[in-house]
Amino acid sequence: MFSVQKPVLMGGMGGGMAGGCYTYPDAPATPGLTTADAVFNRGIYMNGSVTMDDGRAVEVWGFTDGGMGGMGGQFPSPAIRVTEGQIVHTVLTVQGRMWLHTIHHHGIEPSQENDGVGHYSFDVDGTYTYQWKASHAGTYFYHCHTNTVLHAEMGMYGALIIDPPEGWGTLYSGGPTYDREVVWACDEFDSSWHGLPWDAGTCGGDVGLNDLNPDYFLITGVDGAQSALTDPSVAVSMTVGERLLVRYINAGYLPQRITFGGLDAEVHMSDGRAFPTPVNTTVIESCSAERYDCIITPTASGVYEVVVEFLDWVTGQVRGTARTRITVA
Ligand SMILES: [Cu+2]
Repeated sequence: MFSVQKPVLMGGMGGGMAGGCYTYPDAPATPGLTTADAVFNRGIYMNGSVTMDDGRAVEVWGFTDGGMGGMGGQFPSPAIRVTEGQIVHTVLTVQGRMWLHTIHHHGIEPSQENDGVGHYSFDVDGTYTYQWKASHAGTYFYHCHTNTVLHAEMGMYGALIIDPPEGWGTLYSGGPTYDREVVWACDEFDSSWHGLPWDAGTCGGDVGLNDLNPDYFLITGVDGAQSALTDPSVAVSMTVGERLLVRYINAGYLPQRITFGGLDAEVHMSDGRAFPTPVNTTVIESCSAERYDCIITPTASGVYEVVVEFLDWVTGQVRGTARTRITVA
């Protein structure tokens, strides 16, 4: 179906690899394009950075809001939030022909043309409108699926939240309500990868993308060594009796184990589907790209330390830790 192959005109960001190896089919027109209930425009930035707690600035890439590229940008990328039942257009614009990207709405089940998996369909070097339906309320995420191992590692992802028709405050129709909400997208960085060109490894050479040695551990884009303990975009302040919804996303490659400082988590959903009955637990273990939605209802004031441990695939040993807090007044 997608048989037209053409070479990338210029490969290798920053004078890395001379291009030509990475071939890709042309992006077609979106089949069956119809009127959308919600439209999100996304551009690309490939010159962002996150300043870690040790003072080091680590390069990140991501999606911008509004469709234009930018000098730096938000990390993680701006959330896409829609209502169950909506037809959604995510319009990706990749400026110039310096590099390729896609958007994969992870956990959504669109047609192949709208799946955004570059390896199976096509990459975008101009503009493409991903058309998809928000079929099930829950927590998802979107990410680039071009040279995926590298581009996802570089930070090309953002939260994707589908609210039920009841709107904010209800997890899914007939499901639990909440008073506060936080997104914890937990990710590890191997900073030695964060300087590679966009097409690293696609010419057949071994650039080391099979060997992840993370040296930074983040919660929703904030260094989990220290900053995430107090950063208001990650740390939670609430009062006794309030119901906190944690939208937990394993945005890294390693398995993770998250605990909530001894607080009980009522786990209601995973990967956009509700459990028949909620599961009460103090610990959740997850694999790459898994999401869990849980409600935490503290019954006593205090400061509860949330700990995310990143586990070795083979040995299960802890490779690193990120921390944040729930402060209950
Ligand atoms: Cu990309």
